[in-house]
Amino acid sequence: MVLTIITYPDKRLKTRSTAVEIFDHALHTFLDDMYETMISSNGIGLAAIQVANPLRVLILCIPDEEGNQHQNNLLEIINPVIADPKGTTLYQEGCLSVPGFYEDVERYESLTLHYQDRHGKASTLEAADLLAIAIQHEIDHLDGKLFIEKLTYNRRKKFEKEYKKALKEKK
Ligand code: Y12
Ligand code: CO
Repeated sequence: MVLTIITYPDKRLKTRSTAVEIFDHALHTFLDDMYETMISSNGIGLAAIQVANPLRVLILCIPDEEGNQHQNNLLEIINPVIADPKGTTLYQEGCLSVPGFYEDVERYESLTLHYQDRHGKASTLEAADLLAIAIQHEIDHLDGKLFIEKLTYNRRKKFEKEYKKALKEKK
């Protein structure tokens, strides 16, 4: 089932999500629905709060060199914790909850991630480049933060003006 993605300035996006404790069939159905929702919106990452569910759950499906997404590259990440972040990098980010807006954001270049899978099994992965950037973007969602909060004052002001205008034109 495709879920509704909530968009800025919906206040629910500011929620600090809570840890998953029960890894049951309902969680598995929810993860499947998140995947369907992300793919149907041309996303490469989605956090549970973006579909109004305040759980520490995120999914990522990084495209291959040809830009194609494969379900066997899907990462389901639950209760993530970043360790050993290294370096910094700039990347033009976008977010399904901030449609139509892309901006350069600074992130760690590489990191180690500790997390649980859909069965509650603990796992670790080493991430660099786009995967590391996407992980940080999605974990920010779990802490109620959006990438636009990382913009300079002037860029944020420009964003607010452009976004409000786009919202008015949509109506
Ligand atoms: C690098 C930076 C950010 C992330 C987080 C995941 N972000 C996305 O998946 C963004 C997807 C997105 C898709 C859009 O729709 C289309 O392209 C058709 C989009 O455009 C509009 O909404 C108009 C904006 C964002 C991962 C890695
Ligand atoms: Co996002």
